[in-house]
Amino acid sequence: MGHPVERATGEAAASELPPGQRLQRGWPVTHYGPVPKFRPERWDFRVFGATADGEKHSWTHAEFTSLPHTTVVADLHCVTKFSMLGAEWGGIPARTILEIAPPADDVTHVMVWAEYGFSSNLRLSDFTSERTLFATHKDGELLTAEHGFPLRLVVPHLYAWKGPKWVRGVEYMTADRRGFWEERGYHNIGDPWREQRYSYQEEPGEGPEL
Ligand SMILES: Nc1nc2c(c(=O)[nH]1)N[C@H]1C(S)=C(S)[C@@H](COP(=O)(O)O)O[C@H]1N2
Ligand SMILES: [Mo]
Repeated sequence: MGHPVERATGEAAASELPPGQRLQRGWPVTHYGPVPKFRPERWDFRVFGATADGEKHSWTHAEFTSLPHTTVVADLHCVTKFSMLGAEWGGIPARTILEIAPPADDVTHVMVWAEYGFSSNLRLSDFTSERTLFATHKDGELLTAEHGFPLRLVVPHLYAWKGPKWVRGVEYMTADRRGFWEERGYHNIGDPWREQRYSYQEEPGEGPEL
């Protein structure tokens, strides 16, 4: 499994492995902590922080999942070095969130929040990538509980920890802040094609002070 020496954009076509990754058969389950139980009546999706109108926004499960769906074929690269190639994810484009709850002009980053306080920070440009998706389905089937049902974020061009399972909302931020794994030694950006695995690899400007 070779990989191209040079990449202009950091985005990859399916069926190529980033450096240091190996192919995984099947789909393992990887996360920290227990699998949350889905209670539809208590579930909401929230957008808060530096919104354009200064208000918090929230959607019920029925409202959120009736937003227009699309599919994205994308690979999953775990920083522990296994990759799964060519999954077809179905769900709501992250860009839709920017339309239905616009950020203030000075927003530069987002924190994506999940059950039990799990979080992951992204540059606004990672979030607005046209391939970034709040997934409800994989290969045409609803996500299973252990893989993030009812909703997980998929950021195809970054390591998989940047995509929380059991996601519940987005915080708009006017400065960068580290999420759960980014505070615990993982790279603030997490581009697998540049092998940005650990925070000690960060160049000046790639992340907030540790
Ligand atoms: N809420 C939550 N989401 C998470 C994680 C986690 O610990 N908690 N781990 C991430 C990591 S490190 C990986 S590799 C993928 C694994 O997704 P999978 O279990 O569906 O393969 O989920 C990501 N999303
Ligand atoms: Mo991972």
